[in-house]
Amino acid sequence: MKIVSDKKQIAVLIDPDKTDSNQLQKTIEAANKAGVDFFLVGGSLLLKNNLEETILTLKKHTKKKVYLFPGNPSQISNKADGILLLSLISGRNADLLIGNHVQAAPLLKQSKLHIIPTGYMLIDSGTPTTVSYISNTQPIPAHKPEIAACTALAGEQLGLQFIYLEAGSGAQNAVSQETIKAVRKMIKIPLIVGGGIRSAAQIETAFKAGADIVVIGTAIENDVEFLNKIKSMDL
Ligand code: 1GP
Repeated sequence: MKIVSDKKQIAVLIDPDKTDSNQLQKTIEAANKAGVDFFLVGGSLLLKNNLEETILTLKKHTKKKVYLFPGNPSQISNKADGILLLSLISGRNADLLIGNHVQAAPLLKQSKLHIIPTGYMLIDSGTPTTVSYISNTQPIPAHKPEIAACTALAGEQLGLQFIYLEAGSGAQNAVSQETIKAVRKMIKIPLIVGGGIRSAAQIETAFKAGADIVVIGTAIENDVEFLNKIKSMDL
């Protein structure tokens, strides 16, 4: 993942719990053909304990970069290329702002993973999401783009390199155009948007509003053919 890129990028999120080896291989093949830019791997829970196996399958079948998108500090593997080192800056849970990072720091140093400090922001998507429950934090209200914008700005001023606007996996409502625009206007660092995006039109809307990277998980888990729609998009 380049820190600065003129090109809009699409990332495929692989949740190791929600795929099997057969489905994963089909997804990787379709993602390669669709020209997606990179993969993220992670989830809120890992019931199947197959993070490493998932990364190894990805590395075997694609040349695209694989970044960890960890739901907790146990999801660190030096088999990946890098890690989104997430600080949950929309919340006020100290463990997710610094505590977990302290525990992970020596492991990360030894791993040689490419570390990408990322301000992770939950935006209310209409219903409670796994991530708000697990993180024990409240999302930023959907109709308060100015709070989202100031939060992202604070993240940038703290030196974070990316901002990730998250509606939550499988969210009812994706992050609104209004919120993306307000954040885009306030910050210079690259903006990632994900959660509840399930059509090519929604991807285009997010890009037009100012997203640099759009993350798709559930829509591809539900139907790998979704990647064909991405293939025919003019990015
Ligand atoms: C979740 O933003 C990602 O962390 C992707 O969300 O699964 O809804 O595409 P979806």
